[in-house]
Amino acid sequence: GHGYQAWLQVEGLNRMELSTELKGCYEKLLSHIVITDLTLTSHPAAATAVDELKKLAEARFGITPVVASSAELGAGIRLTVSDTSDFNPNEEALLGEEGYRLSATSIGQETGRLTVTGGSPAGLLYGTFHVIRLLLAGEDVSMLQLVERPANPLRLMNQWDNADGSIERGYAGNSIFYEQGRIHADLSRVRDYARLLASVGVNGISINNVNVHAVETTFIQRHMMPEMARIAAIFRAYAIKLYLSVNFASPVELGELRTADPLENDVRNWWAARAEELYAMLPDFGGFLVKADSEHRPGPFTYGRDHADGANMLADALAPHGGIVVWRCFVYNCTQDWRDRSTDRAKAAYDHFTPLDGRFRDNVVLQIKNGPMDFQVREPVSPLLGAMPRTNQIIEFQAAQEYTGQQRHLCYLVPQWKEALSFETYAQGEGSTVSRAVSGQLHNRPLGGIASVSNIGDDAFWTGHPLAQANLYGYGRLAWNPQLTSEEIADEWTKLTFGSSEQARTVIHQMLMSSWPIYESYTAPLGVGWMVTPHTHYGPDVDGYEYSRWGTYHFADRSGIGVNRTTANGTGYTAQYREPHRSGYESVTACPDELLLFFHHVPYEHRLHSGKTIIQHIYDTHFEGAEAAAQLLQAWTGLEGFIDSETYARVQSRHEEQAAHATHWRDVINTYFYRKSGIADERGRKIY
Ligand code: BDP
Repeated sequence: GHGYQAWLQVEGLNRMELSTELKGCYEKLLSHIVITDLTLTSHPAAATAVDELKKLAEARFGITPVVASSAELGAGIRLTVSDTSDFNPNEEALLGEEGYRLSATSIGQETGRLTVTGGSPAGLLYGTFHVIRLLLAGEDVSMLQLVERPANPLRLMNQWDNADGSIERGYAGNSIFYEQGRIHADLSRVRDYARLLASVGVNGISINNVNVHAVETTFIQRHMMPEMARIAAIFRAYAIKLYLSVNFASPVELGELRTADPLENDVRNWWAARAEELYAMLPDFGGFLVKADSEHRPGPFTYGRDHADGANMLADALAPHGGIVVWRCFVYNCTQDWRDRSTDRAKAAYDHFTPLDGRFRDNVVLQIKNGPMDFQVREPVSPLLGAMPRTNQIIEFQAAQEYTGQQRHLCYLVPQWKEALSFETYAQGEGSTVSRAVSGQLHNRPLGGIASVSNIGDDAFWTGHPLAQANLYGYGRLAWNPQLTSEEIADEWTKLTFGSSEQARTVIHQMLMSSWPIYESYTAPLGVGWMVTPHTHYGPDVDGYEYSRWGTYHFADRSGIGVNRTTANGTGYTAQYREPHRSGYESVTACPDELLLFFHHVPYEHRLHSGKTIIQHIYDTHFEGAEAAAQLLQAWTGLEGFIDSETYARVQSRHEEQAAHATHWRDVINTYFYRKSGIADERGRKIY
């Protein structure tokens, strides 16, 4: 169906209309696929490149290209890899492993050609998908001359899929990988997912939840290797490496050792043996993803060891085979005493990890959530990013929208991710953005990049809300090139997904761009976060987590609201930032409005830079937000007939839910704060 094709719409109503001229030009190009060196196709990613072009030609244009090896002049698409043909050391250096060059000559004429030169077969595949995206979007390729290479070496997708087929924080159906404790017999859907991921440059995937339960703990055992090899082969064809989340206490939980102490020789040997077995079957296995000492998961703390000891032990096991350890920094006390105001969850990751700078192996990379708390609609950027010059880091995003509407509400997250990536850490003075810190550029690190928690399941539209596909697309594009703007990405995606109707494109583009601010406006105000239903995290419950042990509080009382994180008389979290952020956040007058309640506890009558009081801001944004959510629905309703009916209906029902749910949010929040503060709405609107 339409939704299943996602942004590679080759058939049906939504695909981009092409002018006769453009169509003729594309058809000429696709008539011949010339591979300069046929031995190239023994490499799976290069074979896929040829295959994808053939599929495009057949499905979109109804033609069967001639695939040839000769380099004779003539129209067509020419595929080559820089070190197998016209060897040129400069070109190789320029393209790197994953880069590519696209170069057009005399397009439109009999001899018109488009040459894709990859730095490797993987680069060739990325270049080919670039061409495919251009042709599907109806772009003019006649003057094409460009070189692309990814900014980030690691561009990872994290599945939070469980072997029983459920997905932790999954809002798009069940797992496409597992069912009832087993790996699916039919993995064709996994192949289609791999294709979508590769088409936007993702190069690694961990296929099981970071919370590793009993069944998934066995995934690294010998008997599972053939199953893992089956999955790895699918991803290999799309230049994507397979990773597994592992349980730190595996040797104990599998009943093989009495300890998982990372400094014990038996333990070290045990992991080394597992790595041997893995690599015997999976020579290009990526490595392990680890959630340790976090939310009841086992870790090195059990044995009085620190996280460098734990990560390095696994890193040493993987190093001889070229594997890496992705070690998560989501480490905090989830059973804190809410009566004790001196602990601040926001401080935990920085406090745990910065003292370990310089101690991690070169094949360890720390994975750090974008904010210090947990994927809220608004958080400051984690001060840990860029703060460990001698350690590899990657930033973690959550496409899944756990706290941003769960793919029932529209929330295009690319603008939020862009803010995090362009944040100045000042680690090396100006220009020390998070983007440069995680790419490895800033501190000259051998590894770095971006990871995202996936947002797909076995849903017909992949992502529940069809427009949430923009987050998956946008994640990949941004991980490849963080310089792209949110608008550019939205533009590319809408063209590819809803190309046929200009009307649909314009409206959907606007819907995407306005969606994050809208969601923010009717949910938790001014950076304070949470206020959600415990466990499900969907829908409002202002005090749901206020007296619990998770460390997520708003401290609203009759006179004010917010968390005092200053060094003056608060938790001291602001000290984790470099200047000028430190003083900026510390000062109640300098602090940006949108983060005020993350950093300060202020009276309801406190005036924001906007000129409004806190309480009036809460009322106004919640009325406006619910109104804007209703307008999203209206805007969508106007598109009936412009796009296919299944997509139309699914989006329509999501927006009906969002509009109704936004008024619920509005009324719960406004009423709560009216009753707490006793201050009436200046504009006299109805508050319950
Ligand atoms: C939180 C989720 C929880 C995850 C955890 C994590 O609520 O389900 O296990 O993050 O990132 O957002 O480990």
